[in-house]
Amino acid sequence: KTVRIIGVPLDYGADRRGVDMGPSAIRYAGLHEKLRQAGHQVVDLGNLPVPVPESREVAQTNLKYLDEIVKVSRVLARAVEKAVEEDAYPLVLGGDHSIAIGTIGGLVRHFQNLGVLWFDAHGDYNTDQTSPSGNIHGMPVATAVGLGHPALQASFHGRFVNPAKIVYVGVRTLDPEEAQALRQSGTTVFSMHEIDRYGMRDVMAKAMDIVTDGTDGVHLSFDIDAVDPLYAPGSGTPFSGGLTEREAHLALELLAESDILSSMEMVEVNPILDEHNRTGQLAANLIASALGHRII
Ligand code: DIR
Ligand code: MN
Ligand code: MN
Ligand code: MN
Repeated sequence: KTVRIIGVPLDYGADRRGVDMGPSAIRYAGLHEKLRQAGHQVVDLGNLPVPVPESREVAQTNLKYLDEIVKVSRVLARAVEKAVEEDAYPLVLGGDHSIAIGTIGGLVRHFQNLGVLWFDAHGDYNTDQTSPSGNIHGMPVATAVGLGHPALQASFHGRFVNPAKIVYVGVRTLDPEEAQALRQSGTTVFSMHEIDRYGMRDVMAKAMDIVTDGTDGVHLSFDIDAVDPLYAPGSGTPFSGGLTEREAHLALELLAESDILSSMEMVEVNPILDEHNRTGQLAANLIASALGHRII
């Protein structure tokens, strides 16, 4: 594959807590080399420009840094759309999870019926109506299915993801109203319970069935906090009881084997909270697994 790396050093969606340094941390961990070893051509577009907030004061709305996030989403959506049009494989490095609004916005302009695999401790299914934090990184999935504030949906050009083609893996914490909305969403949620109960192998088999049936592209959105803080201490919003390092690798190795992904993003790596870039290295290794890296 021709992997086209797009860095998005944005942490406004997480209320400015350090995940803007994620792209550097993941590159520093040797990402390019790992991907070349796996047999890919790698083109790195560098980082997208992220505007400085207009004022130091965050507006008193439930959509913190809305303007900045919308601006970045627009540019990212175009870059991702262009990549898939040119038959490249977009690999987006975050940044916080609000960047998925731009990534998926760009993808739905190219793919008629996109499947989405969402690895996360969280549901990211809040809207400005339900969010207790006002942080937009808690809203990208709701945005992708057409819910929430219209300003966030600009990149989608009116074409949203079918919730029946969205599958979560690793969820273990939801806000009360978010849980209620998610229950009625039509998405499939493989929470930690299902992973404990059926094992990652079976969960991934089911997940892959759903996202490939009737779709023409599959996007992987990987929030590093899906992995337990024991293995991924450098994440913006760590939550215990998560995937082991090996469960995460297995999931991505199975995806590589099936060769179903057309794009991927890795988000929420926070070098400020990390231990000697351990989480940056994990993120780079997981990306390599998803792109077919093998030991032998
Ligand atoms: C929480 C946290 N549900 C919110 N979300 C996070 O602010 O909406 N997503 N951390 O990754
Ligand atoms: Mn997330
Ligand atoms: Mn197009
Ligand atoms: Mn998360």
